Amino acid sequence: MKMNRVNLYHVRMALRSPFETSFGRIDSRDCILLEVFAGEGDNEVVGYGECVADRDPGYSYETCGTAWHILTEFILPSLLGNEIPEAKALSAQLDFVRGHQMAKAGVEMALWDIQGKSKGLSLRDMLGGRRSRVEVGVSVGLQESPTSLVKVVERYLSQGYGRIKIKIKPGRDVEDTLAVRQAFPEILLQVDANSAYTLKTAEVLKALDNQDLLLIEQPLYEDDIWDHSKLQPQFKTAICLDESILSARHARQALEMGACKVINIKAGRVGGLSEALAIHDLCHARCVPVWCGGMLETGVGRASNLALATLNGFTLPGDISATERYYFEDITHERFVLNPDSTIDVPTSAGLGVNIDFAALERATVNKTVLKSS
Ligand code: OSB
Ligand code: MG
Repeated sequence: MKMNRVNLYHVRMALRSPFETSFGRIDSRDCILLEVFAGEGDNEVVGYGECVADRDPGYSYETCGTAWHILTEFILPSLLGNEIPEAKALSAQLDFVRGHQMAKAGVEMALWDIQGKSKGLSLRDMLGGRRSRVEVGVSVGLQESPTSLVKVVERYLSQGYGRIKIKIKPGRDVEDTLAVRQAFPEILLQVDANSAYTLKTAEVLKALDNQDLLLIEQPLYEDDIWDHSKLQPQFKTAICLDESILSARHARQALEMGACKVINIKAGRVGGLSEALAIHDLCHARCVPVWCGGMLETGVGRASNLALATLNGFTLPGDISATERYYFEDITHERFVLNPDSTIDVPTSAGLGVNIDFAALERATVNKTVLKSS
């Protein structure tokens, strides 16, 4: 099957409420949707992939702008007109591009979708997952005050979310977390600093070490695996790495150093689902719990996250919330809803198992380009 044509859509979707982290506040979410056409005549198959790079380089150096550049100038020209590789073989074939995991992962997702649609297999089945629904939680951004944070958390709990993650940053950490913990002594609670601390400033987080948190996510800078290995022994609470882990090698090195006890897996951050699988397998073999992180995905990326989180090693609830937690309107016809037991159903039809709402996609598109083989 040859890759005939790719449409790239730079998408911008209004969030229902602003999302604030230690690296900034957003009212809308940008990403790139890839629409990949492969195969001959009547047998042409269309696959979709979401590149989760955001508008700004706050979470990662990758942005929609860098991903657009890398996709249009390097990655897609190397694939267009050629036989499409198996999704699992893509990352080796893209080794000539250093870094840019999110750009690579967007293409890989579209290849998984095409492969699944051609073989009549769901992504879950291709990845080897067993569950038909996965346990989820909600990631709550920084709020005006500890009081308003407690109100927002209360609303999500009443909607049925069984695990809460709150964002923290220096000056907005201990007080916020204690307010939530005191209001809800029994809930599954974790915090995410998005790389806002240093070894020195992270001292204040010791006040949270007896609050029965599931984990403390990414306290230090993304390239500070070594410093995390000095921090983790100072805490009873598990440190979980997100930004620091860009590959299965990083995951192995972090575990060997004792830098963390849990890993947040995001396929986008690590270059795709194949690398995500490798990290899952490595952690599973060492009895290290993993969970599926989120990047405020559209229905396309959400379907991919749900399929990934069906694997046995995902023993902690994922940052995969219902569509209505994020958006008024999504670009898929499918809207994901929260079951009363804090789970979300995994799509079962072939490939990602979602269908694009083209009218909604058009409304959300701020830029589009068509790439063909030369
Ligand atoms: O650090 O996990 C993070 C969103 C964007 C970028 C980074 C992160 C997040 C979230 C939201 O925490 C997770 C989600 O609900 O998609
Ligand atoms: Mg995180």
